[in-house]
Amino acid sequence: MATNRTFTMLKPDAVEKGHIGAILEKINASGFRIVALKLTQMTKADAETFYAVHNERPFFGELVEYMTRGPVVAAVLEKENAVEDFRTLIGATNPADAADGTIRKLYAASIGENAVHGSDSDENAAIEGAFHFSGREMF
Ligand code: IDP
Ligand code: MG
Repeated sequence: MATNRTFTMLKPDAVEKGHIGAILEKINASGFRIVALKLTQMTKADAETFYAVHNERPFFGELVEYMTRGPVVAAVLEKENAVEDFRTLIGATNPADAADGTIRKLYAASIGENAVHGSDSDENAAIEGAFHFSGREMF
């Protein structure tokens, strides 16, 4: 994956609340091109692998439970400076600290159920994109 790409998931809470369309619209309006997209549900093993970096944290069990309780929208997004610009667009992990207009400020309920994932580096964007999509599913 090129370094001008990032990976996102619209998390189960955002899907349950019917926010897929609004969030994808905001992503498009912010200059990101969707190059891969699907509705998918992670298994417990998937979530444990995806979030392995957090497996010592006290919220790990809760995070795996949350991320596997229903479908997510997985997507790969392309834009100049994609990783950093997308983190700006989603806002702080805790919606209480997220800037006005950010996706988490608009749609997240709590630091745990925070509506959306965004990769934190080009390296992780490539790993996370490849976790969810084959080369033939990325455009
Ligand atoms: P990020 O998603 O903004 O990169 P991370 O610190 O990487 O935040 O945490 C990954 C995910 O774990 C968060 O998006 C959130 O869903 C969950 N999480 C983070 N901190 C907490 C917490 O203190 N309590 C419960 N869940 C948390
Ligand atoms: Mg993170």
